[in-house]
Amino acid sequence: MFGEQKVCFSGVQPSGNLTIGNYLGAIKNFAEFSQHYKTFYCVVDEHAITVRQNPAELRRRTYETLALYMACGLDPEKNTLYVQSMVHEHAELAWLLNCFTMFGELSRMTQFKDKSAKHSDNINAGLFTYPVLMAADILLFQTDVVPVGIDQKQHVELCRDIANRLNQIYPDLFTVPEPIMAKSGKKIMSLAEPTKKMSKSDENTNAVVYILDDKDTIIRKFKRAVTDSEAEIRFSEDKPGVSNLMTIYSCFTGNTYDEIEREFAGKGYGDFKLAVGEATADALAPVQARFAELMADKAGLEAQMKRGAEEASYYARRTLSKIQKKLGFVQIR
Ligand code: ATP
Ligand code: LTN
Repeated sequence: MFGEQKVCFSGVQPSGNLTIGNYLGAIKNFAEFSQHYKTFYCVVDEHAITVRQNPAELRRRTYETLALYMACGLDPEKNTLYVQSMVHEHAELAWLLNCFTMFGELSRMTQFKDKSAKHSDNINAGLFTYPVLMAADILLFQTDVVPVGIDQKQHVELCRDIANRLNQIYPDLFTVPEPIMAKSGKKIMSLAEPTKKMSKSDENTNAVVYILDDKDTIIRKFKRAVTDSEAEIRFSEDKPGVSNLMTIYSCFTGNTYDEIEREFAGKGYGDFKLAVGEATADALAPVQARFAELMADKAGLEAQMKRGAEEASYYARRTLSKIQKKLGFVQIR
């Protein structure tokens, strides 16, 4: 809470091309919060460098991620859209929170275990303390709600534990945030291995549908999606491939699973996959068109970055100064 207003915060890393998992699990749901909350949506470039990045690509993707926020319907007049590294309070608060976060807690984070297995040549301290920086992002704005995909739920829960711990020592320091997950898009699975999350850093690009893929590519990828040996379109735990396609179709068309089962009763996987591909491509077409316009105006994006960082800094400074005072740092006005 900031004054009377409830706060919503979320972030996306500019660490790759964004997928329909990022879209359905996170970004698509961001816009609705601006009606009732003060909303902050951040491009978290400082998180991205926990994995080695090519500087030119990181820079380009930072512009792209901001443009995608806007192309997906986030109006900069109604939402604070900005880049993490332009607001230095994120990193400063992360240090303070590091001193209230336990080694054991961080060791239990599944994302750390997965990423350190995947990047065994670069298990750096930043990868380990990644959730502390994420907690700093959230707590810096006295956030009430954090819309995320299910893979980030554990990190938001750790953030709650950190906030509660500090609140016990320094009463009323932080608002304790809640993770909010989309009902059906919270975990979109890989098209090649439907028991694994669709991830922007997957090496198999056929397993992943990117927000910016063209229609032919989208249709081709869905055509190759792994299903099963039956020929029945039914939502079921033992049919992860078909169920994932049904979830995607449902998210893009608004149809329920029952309606989808009825629509495709007696039809084969070929027809169904084509329909999923077409629905996805049709839903993404306006996002792609708007994205192209925004990317053509680099100065406009930079002006937005500047304005967003100024807005965010105003709130960030207030919280950080409150915390520094409570912790016992000398403050000279
Ligand atoms: P990486 O593959 O580099 O770990 P990522 O694809 O998980 O990245 P993030 O930037 O870490 O992307 O995530 C941005 C948001 O998208 C988060 O809220 C995350 O929970 C959500 N998200 C990511 N993948 C999926 C998915 N497959 N289904 C639903 N939500 C997802
Ligand atoms: N860790 C998140 C990205 C992220 C985030 C945040 C999400 C960084 N800071 C704060 C919500 C709130 C991820 O998606 N991997």
